[in-house]
Amino acid sequence: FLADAESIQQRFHMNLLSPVRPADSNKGTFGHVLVAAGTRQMAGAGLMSAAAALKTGAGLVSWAMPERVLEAMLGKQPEIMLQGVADKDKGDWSATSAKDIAALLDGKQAGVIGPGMGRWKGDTDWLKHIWRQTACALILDADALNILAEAGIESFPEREGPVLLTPHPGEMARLTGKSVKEVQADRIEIAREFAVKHGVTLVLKGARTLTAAPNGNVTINTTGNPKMATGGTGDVLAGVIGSLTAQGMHAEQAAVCGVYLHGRAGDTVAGKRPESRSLTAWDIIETL
Ligand code: NPW
Ligand code: AMP
Ligand code: MG
Repeated sequence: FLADAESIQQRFHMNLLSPVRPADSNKGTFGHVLVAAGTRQMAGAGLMSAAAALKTGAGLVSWAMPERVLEAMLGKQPEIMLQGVADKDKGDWSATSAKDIAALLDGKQAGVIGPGMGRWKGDTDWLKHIWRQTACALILDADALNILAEAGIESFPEREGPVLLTPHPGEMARLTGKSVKEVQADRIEIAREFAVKHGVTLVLKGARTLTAAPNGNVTINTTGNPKMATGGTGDVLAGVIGSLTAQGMHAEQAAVCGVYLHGRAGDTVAGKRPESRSLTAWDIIETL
């Protein structure tokens, strides 16, 4: 069905879709997101995912990164808790232990894994360990999707907690073994088939982003604009969806609402600056 802006907006205002904030609530009421993302060269991807999760209302946000990266990130967004993961001073994930991330995910409601993470030898076993040993919702984006694609999602066992995947058409092509052109020519059916077959919630990004649920529902988003086609906007979306999931929303609703909010923020920025040719990922974070 078409998630038209007006009906979603009404439902937001009626508090039917957005997580309610009761008067006697505290930060513990709104969940704790762990973002595992970023390397020395792509630290910004992790920072943007974590900052977006914070601005979307999660009670607490922690960001796990290779230890070597941490010093440079101090004070960038002080509300985010920083977790350095032992990395043998490499500044990437190649010497990190999946056990450390699984331990950090214990007690969290959602984990966002992959933005700006890069690839390394042994990354498949690393991701499989986290997949198997954690129960929280996992939002897999960017390089986590590339790991999944290379290993084949069939080789990952059924998981207790929900799995949300947020590919752009290039990543979806890798996940399905099709070309980008083939994916774009049949977006709805390809997204639906993948979500049903693998029991995941799948967000296929791009103009008119789709959310496909494991039961075969497909929702077409109507917000967003091409000024958002700049580096980092996808990293922001992963943080937004992780945040809504941690606040207790069902995977499909978190994805539909997250995509809507992210596009709506992009439309708000574009509306305020009609003369600008583009907008930045950080503009979206500030506007969420
Ligand atoms: P093309 O070029 O149009 O033919 P990759 P990435 C295709 C991190 N980042 N419609 C595209 O096709 C990310 O988190 C870090 C059609 C091309 O083939 C990742 O970890 C930043 N095609 C890493 O960088 C800011 C589309 O996909 C391929 C499409 C690499 O991620 C930037 C490119 O995808 C970035 O977010 C569309 N709408 N969208 C930071 N500041 O730290 C994409 N494609 O090779 O997966 O590279 O998405 O840049
Ligand atoms: P990524 O490629 O992972 O950085 O994600 C890009 C983000 O920008 C996704 O949320 C896309 O849906 C959004 N985006 C990119 N191009 C467009 C477009 N032409 N219209 C609307 N949204 C777009
Ligand atoms: Mg991306």
